[in-house]
Amino acid sequence: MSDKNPKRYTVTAALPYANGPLHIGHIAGAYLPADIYVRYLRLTHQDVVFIGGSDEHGVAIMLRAKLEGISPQEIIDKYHELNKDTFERFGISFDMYHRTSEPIHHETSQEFFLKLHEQGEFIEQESEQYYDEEFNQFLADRYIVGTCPVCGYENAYGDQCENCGSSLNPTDLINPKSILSGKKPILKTTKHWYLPLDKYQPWLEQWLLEGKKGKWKPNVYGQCSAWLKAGLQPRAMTRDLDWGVDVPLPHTEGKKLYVWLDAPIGYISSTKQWALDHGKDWEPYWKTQPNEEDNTRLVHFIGKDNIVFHCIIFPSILHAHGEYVLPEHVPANEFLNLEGKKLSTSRNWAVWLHEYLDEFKGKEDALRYTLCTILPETKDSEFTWKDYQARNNNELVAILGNFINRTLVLTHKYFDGKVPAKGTLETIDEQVLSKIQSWPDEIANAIENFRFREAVSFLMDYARMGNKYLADTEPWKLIKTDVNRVQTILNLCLQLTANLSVLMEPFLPFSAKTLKDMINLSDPRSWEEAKDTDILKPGHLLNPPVLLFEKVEDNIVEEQIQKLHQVIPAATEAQEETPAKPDIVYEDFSKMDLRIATILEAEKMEKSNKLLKLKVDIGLDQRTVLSGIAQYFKPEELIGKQVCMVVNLAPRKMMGIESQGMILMAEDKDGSLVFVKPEKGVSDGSIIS
Ligand code: B3M
Ligand code: ZN
Repeated sequence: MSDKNPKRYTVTAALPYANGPLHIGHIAGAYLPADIYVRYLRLTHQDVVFIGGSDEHGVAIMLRAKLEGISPQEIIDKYHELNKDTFERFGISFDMYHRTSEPIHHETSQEFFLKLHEQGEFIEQESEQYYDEEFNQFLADRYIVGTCPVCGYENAYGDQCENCGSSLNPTDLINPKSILSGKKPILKTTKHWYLPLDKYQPWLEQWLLEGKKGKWKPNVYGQCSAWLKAGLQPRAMTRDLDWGVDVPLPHTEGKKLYVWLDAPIGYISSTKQWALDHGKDWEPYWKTQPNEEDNTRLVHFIGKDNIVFHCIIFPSILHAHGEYVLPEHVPANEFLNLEGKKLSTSRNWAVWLHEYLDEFKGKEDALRYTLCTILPETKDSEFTWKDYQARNNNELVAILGNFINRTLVLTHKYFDGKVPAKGTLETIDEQVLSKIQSWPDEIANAIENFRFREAVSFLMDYARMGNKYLADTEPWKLIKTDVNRVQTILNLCLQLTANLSVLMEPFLPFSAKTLKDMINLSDPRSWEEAKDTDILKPGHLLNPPVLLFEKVEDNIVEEQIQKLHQVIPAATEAQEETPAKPDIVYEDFSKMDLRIATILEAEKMEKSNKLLKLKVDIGLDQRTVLSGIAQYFKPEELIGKQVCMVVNLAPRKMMGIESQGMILMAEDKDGSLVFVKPEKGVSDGSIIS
């Protein structure tokens, strides 16, 4: 950092669209690193405000509303609440989680627009755009589909072909169709306000290419310089839409601010609301102050798809306005993949955070830890459930938890839970004490430079050192012969434990809190104390120990993997027809033993909210089948139903129970499930061919 001690920090994390739940990709992209950074800054007593909120405008919201058949307002209310709650439960410690639908935000972004308008920054320009005559509205890019001129794919969007990835303009599409009426749109003249990015290019080159060179992460800097090299074009800051912030000029009915103009201003309006709620002044957090040179550090945490907006467009807007500080850092992350594939909301290939929190109560930190070790800081990375299990069991439980637990249990056993005093120090003790004094700086340095993976690996190494010290000194052997020595050893281990309770906090806030309670330390602490070799005084009484981390068993991760593979694709805008599979010969088909069966019994599986355990009669025998339909059917409605079944599918064990076959279901476009049934009752075991 150019200045070790700025006056204050304004830290933002991308405002997620309130059009769907959060998944682990969002968390690894922006929110977890931002939270670690902010928690660390707070421990160092910096003046910091951590700003977030919902992005509630734009076509993304409107499309979702159309899909769910409810109003945009209902969509944003639903997902704003869900996401705000989910962040809180996961310990993402925003000071403010605001919404861009609030009046204070509409006013703030309109003021911004008007100021730029009055300064004459915008170019007003007419152009021809697609218009749906039946619905009497101009069509946003995503409201137009047609044939891709590049690859011939028939369902390409107005801005992009999802088949070949080409970036398109609506007028490039062959046979364009409105998704509202299904009809061919007409071209109609409309006026918009453009931000002359080309005019700011020389300034951007100086500020960004020269100023940020070597300071910004290579993935971020690289994208920016590619944009600048390609040459910037004016970009429209208004849209013809009926959802968003009104353009604050006369005769502009039906025109709204471009969502990427209003959304980043959302950081500012969110800060304003926070200041109002806490009797503070928002301006120093955003505006350059007289007599203070560049003294507010503005840091934007985002995912890589938002780089151009935060590094080029928003800074240009702030610069054009003239009174604002510019981002010091934009530590954007790359993408996280899941079990070998891209995360996908539309295909439901995701680990949804609110579901994880429901299913893994008390294991918030296990996910925070795993994600931190695999953050896509320099390139895309991958989450797998097996890795999650290994990180939890082999690192949190076996290293960190084990060190702390052994220390506390031994202290209770030998000294009734009272911190023993240390006596004469040996070389091995001196080594540990010197590590205590230097290690926190290493972690701090990694965090300050946005290398969170490195930081968390240092944290685990710290616990490893504790374990090694215990293994080398073996207090459990010495207790019979040399109590004084054991006092020294456990005193040191307890100091390490107390230091860990501070060092863990940014990464593992839930466990850090539990640990502080166990060792009877108040909260909050300060980062400096992590270097204190006498944080726990002799005679200090500890509380009874509890286990900080618990093992994740095989069946739990098995179930999650199963769930991923059998979840029902959510109905979404991008849901495409599943293409036909390649031909098979009759022999392939005849290998399958398909029969009619009757469901005799049905019950929920314990500890699973997906699986039902069914007993079925297949004519030949009665057997158990596990089916991932618990969210769609109540057990009692299934009893007596006749169904179609694959009876010779190799048995498979799930959660300790063997499933002997598979019941056939059909999935409707909206994601709902129905049974495939004989049209009238037939005997069980009837062969389907
Ligand atoms: N809502 C895009 C996204 O969720 C957008 C971010 C706004 S940050 C000001 O990725
Ligand atoms: Zn294409």
